Amino acid sequence: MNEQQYLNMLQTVLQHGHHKNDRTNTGTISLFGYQLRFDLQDSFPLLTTKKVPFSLIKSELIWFLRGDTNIRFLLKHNNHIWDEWAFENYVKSAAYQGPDMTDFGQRSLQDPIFAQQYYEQKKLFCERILADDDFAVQYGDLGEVYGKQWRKWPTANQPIDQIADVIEQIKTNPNSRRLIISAWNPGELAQMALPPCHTLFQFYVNDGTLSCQLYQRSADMFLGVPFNIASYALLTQLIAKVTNLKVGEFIHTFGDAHIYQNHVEQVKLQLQRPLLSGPQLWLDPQITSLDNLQMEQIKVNNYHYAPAIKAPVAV
Ligand code: DHF
Ligand code: TMP
Repeated sequence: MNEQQYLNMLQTVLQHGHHKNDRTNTGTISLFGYQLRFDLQDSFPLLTTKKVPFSLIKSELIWFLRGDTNIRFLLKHNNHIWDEWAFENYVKSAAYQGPDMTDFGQRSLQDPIFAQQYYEQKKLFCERILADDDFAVQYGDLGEVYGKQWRKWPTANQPIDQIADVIEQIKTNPNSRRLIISAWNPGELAQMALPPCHTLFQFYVNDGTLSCQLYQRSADMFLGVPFNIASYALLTQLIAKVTNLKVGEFIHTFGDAHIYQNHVEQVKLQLQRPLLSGPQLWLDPQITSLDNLQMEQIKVNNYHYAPAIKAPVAV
């Protein structure tokens, strides 16, 4: 599956990256411009040198494909990877009455008493998103993020369903050089909890095989990227399935590829670990459309992995 390429990239960023401060004030080691290629005919690219929770990747991708932008769906699937960004909107609003949560990301790393308060408040927030419909509508939404742009890109007339349009084009005009989906909508960046990191992707059909290339403008090499690789590999497999094509390559092109300063020890640990054999993806043969996909229709088999490695996410 070529996990070694990913590990080599981590090593390259460590060795040749530049120290660079960033929006979250965590500090990074950063390199600009890099590319990985994964042959999808090979095993499925879910890393084996640490446990990567595939169920979270699945529910996030299904969430994007539903056109959903509200974390309530994720929480129902026990997926907490987007909590911080909804919570941030809530604690900045007048509705929030609890202890001061200013700069909760940094403060929770430095002050254990504050960290406890923060976890409690975030837990209450998630419980209320699940229990209270009006609250969920108001504070569970991340704004005009991926799901919205993929499936309902706004125009003066009808919104554009980029996923449906690209699938139709792959079926009817596979030689097209315009098989592009963009999440980067400059007119709506201000209404997004986080501007899209996986920004734009293009499909390519040759000889009955479907390849996909992603441009990722900003890449958290340790936490986000293992998810991004598996997510786009899965999306490519799904689109190949509904267009009756074989899968080719997933090509992952990076802008600012960075290792956060507080992930360096974790990265070094991961780099010492041996590769294991990669898993296989199973898709329900009944899948004929990307609408209404269910969790049970997607599985990985024979996933062998080293233990998870914990790291704080920079908010
Ligand atoms: N911000 C930053 N700074 N980095 C990110 O990777 C990132 N990713 C986002 C939103 N904002 C971000 C969405 N994707 C995790 C993985 C992906 C993700 C967000 C978070 C994460 O924390 N992964 C943990 C396990 C999480 C869990 O089990 O709940 C990991 O160890 O992989
Ligand atoms: P930025 O908007 O300042 O670039 O911060 C976004 C951070 O989130 C950055 O570290 C990249 C990371 N990220 C990923 O690596 N993959 C993802 O899928 C997402 C949503 C974010």
